[in-house]
Amino acid sequence: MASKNLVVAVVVVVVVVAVVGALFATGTIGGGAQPPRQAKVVRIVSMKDSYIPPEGWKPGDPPVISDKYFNPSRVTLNVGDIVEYVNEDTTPHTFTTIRGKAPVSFDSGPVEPGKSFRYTFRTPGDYNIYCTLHPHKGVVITVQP
Ligand SMILES: [Cu+2]
Repeated sequence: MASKNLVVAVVVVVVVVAVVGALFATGTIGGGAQPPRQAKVVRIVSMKDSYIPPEGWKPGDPPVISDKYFNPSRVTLNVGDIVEYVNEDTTPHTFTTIRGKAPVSFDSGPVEPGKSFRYTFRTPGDYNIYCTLHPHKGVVITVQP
């Protein structure tokens, strides 16, 4: 019967359209709305002997932004990216936001030699970070929206 074949054909078309539409909507095929961006993981290392302050630096002076201490000491990220802070020095260090100089505060606490600390940045802005135990060590992380 012709009408039964027509019903089957309509059902097949509807199912195909729904499946293809769903694949487009989820970005499985086609350009998609926005391919999901892979979060970047950036390593920042406390360098060996970075516990030694630079000559002439005294407590109360601002932290020094130099790859001799945190390496790299200037980093640009996007929201959702992760920093893996690694202590490659021979003494504990911290990875801590400076009060009033970061959009969100965090503090790794003491990270032992060979250990690491991870932080995911969810708020854009400039994060000024130092070591509470050796405040001559500074790093600036810029997080873009
Ligand atoms: Cu330190």
